[in-house]
Amino acid sequence: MAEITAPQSPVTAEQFADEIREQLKYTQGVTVEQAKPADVYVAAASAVRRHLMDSWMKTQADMVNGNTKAVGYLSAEFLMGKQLENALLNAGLTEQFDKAVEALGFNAQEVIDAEYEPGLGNGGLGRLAACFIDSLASLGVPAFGYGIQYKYGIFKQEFDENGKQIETPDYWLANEEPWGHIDYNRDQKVSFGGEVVEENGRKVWKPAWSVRAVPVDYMVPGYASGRVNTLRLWSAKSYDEFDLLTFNKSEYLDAVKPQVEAENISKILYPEDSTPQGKALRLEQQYFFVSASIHDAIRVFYPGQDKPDLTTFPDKINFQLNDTHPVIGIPELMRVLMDEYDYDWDTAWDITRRTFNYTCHTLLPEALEVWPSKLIGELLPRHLEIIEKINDQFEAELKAKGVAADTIKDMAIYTGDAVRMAYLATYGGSHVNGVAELHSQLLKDVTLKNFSDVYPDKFTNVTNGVTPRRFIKLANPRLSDLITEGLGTDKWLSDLELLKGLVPLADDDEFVKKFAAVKQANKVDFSNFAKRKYGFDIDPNTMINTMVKRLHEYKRQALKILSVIADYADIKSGKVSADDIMPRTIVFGAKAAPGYYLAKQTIQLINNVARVINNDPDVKGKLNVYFPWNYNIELAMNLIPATDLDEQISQAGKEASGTGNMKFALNGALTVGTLDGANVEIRERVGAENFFLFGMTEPEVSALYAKGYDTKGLSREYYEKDPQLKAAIDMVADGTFSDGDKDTYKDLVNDWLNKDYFMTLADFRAYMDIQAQIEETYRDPMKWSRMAVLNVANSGYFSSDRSIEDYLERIWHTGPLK
Ligand code: 26Q
Repeated sequence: MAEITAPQSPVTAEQFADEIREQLKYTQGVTVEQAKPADVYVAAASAVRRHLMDSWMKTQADMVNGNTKAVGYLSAEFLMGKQLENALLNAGLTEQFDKAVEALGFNAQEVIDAEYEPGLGNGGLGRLAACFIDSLASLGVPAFGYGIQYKYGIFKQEFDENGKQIETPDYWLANEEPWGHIDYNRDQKVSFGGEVVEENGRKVWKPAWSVRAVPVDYMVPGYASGRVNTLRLWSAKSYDEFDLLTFNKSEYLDAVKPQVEAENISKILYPEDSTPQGKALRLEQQYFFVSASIHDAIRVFYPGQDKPDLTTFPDKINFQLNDTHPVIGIPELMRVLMDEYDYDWDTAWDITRRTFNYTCHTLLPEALEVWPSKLIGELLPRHLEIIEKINDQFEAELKAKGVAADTIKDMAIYTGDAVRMAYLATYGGSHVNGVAELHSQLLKDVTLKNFSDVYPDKFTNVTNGVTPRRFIKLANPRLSDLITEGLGTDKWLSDLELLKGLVPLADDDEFVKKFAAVKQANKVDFSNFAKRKYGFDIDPNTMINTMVKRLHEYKRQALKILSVIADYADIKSGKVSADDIMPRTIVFGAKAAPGYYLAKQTIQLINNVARVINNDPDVKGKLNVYFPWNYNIELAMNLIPATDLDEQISQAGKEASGTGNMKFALNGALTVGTLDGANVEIRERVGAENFFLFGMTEPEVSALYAKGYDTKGLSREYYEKDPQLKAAIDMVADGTFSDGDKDTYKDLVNDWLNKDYFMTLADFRAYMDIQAQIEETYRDPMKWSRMAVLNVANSGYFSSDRSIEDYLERIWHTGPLK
């Protein structure tokens, strides 16, 4: 029998059933007989919360009294996923819940499913923040996640009858939400606009308007740590509500307007995940949550003190800036220290610099936020002054270090017209990190090269990771049991490198067969899930080949769909017989930013390729394409464990890290991928022979740009020279996937033939070749499964626990509560 160390609550299933009954009756006012699964969900959630309460309070007390520095993870996004299952696991109540709910006459899965998934993030960056706060709590590190409780999360994606993406609002708070606790007594005032005046030789900011930031607290229970941290999401309320009470003007309806405007601040998550637009509301959101969080941290760590000694602030808490979105926190802390607590500039700067660190998540220059000075000046006039002064000091520092004048100009934080947030973050904090080794190297060599030359010690790498609790234990219980059986312990859940112990089992045919059976059972489950949720008929006896991630040109969904079209064209032309094709089901999941035209065209193309191919009898069901709409955490948790082959095919040098790639490898999918982001490290660890590598490397990409690939239209040569590629593109152009209309995809086709910035065409041949090799390998099931076992066994490094340990050691210099 395996050694089991998972947390166990002392409460019995009968007791837990009683607690649910109590909640139903005394809080919700429904009898068990009247209750629906959604009622039981709310009751169970409230009951679990109660079980976590003592640990939560103790963790907070220890954090304030303790001798361990805390972490404040400042992030505009937290993509948490459903909470109940995770909370049950970490509270040690999973079994009790299952039995209690059955005893009450309900189906456990139906109760779990009744929870509405909050979508308070776009993709990788938001999900990373969620994995990180899980790991911080599991490691017992005192931490706050600080963000925004958007009223509307990422849009719900639907497809219309033409296969086009339709966005509908995600009003996730339509039903009772039992997790967030609104704490009106711990609100903060956040002000905007107005002007800066001199009074008695001091700068005084006279803001024009203020909003009330109200914290909504979510428990973040650690796994097997006994610790429960806090995710504090700010919600904007109007102060005018108070004014309304005494309102006696004539225009009644107008009186409510300012209230509406204030509450707009936390109304909606911006659905763009790159190419940021300089929207005033976005800056208001950023300042809103960052200012509230900084004041909150001062209140938490110096309770009841009017004149706290804030020179110790960086010893109490370090703020991690999740990308540039919270970077306005740097001038804000300067302002708070100088204007609210009377510190001089140098002291304030020293404190600020020791408080912040910055994580960059991109390589695309257009994704680095730059705010117009005019906008900052209007919204935050005092901050603009401070930024200008930071820039003056920075330029003087560079000059003193002997940096050339034109380089100093290139490095300007404040250009006169604009403020470069990435530069402000790099200068204003202690450390800068990228999110995978290749990414961190490229930051030093390209994106932030000048900064790395002057401040080489600031730069470091922390490779991303994912939480094994959600993405193995909860998502893939069968594999979890097999791992525990194979290792003889379940300790791997808090020490994922233990998976290494599975390496010898890759040579054990019995184990490999069990592993293959787990994958097969997961595929059957997924097929049922897809039928229930989407009405799809997925054959679980085909290879499940998945590409899920935001839709972006650089991620190259176009390369995948062109390869599918090429295979289809081969069948249609008789070059290949459908009988010889290895049966494959290709599953896409992707949301496009609503204003991203080519991304939306790509979605339409994929949907129509699916429609045509899936219904063509010539294909004999050998090639199937499905595009479940509204990709989210729930779909990920169902699809990843069922996947045989995962696509990570971005153009080399563009994907900062990727984290889906890690989830797939840990769930025993093989990867077809480029040498990009964390793929590089995954391949190093699982072994080159267990990874399907193809395509140009980053230096090769750079060299091809230097030849003028995108500017001289070189992609057309690849089209002309490769008949299979030509056939595929021609098929898109000739209306095969648009009922004969030749215009539908003309912009996409035009881009491929004349620009193709992300070199889809240049990598096409290599991609087709590797797919042929993949088919050959898949035809040998034992070989494939052995490779998959080795992927699982060697991916323990990609636990977010390890990422957090790296942050602790390299950046935060702190550790668990004592
Ligand atoms: C900024 C300003 C205005 C509007 C939107 C934005 C914005 C929002 C979200 C910009 C970027 C994002 C999200 C970026 C993101 O998800 N990046 C991904 O981060 C992952 C975690 O590090 C990496 O694994 C991915 O490689 C990276 O693309």
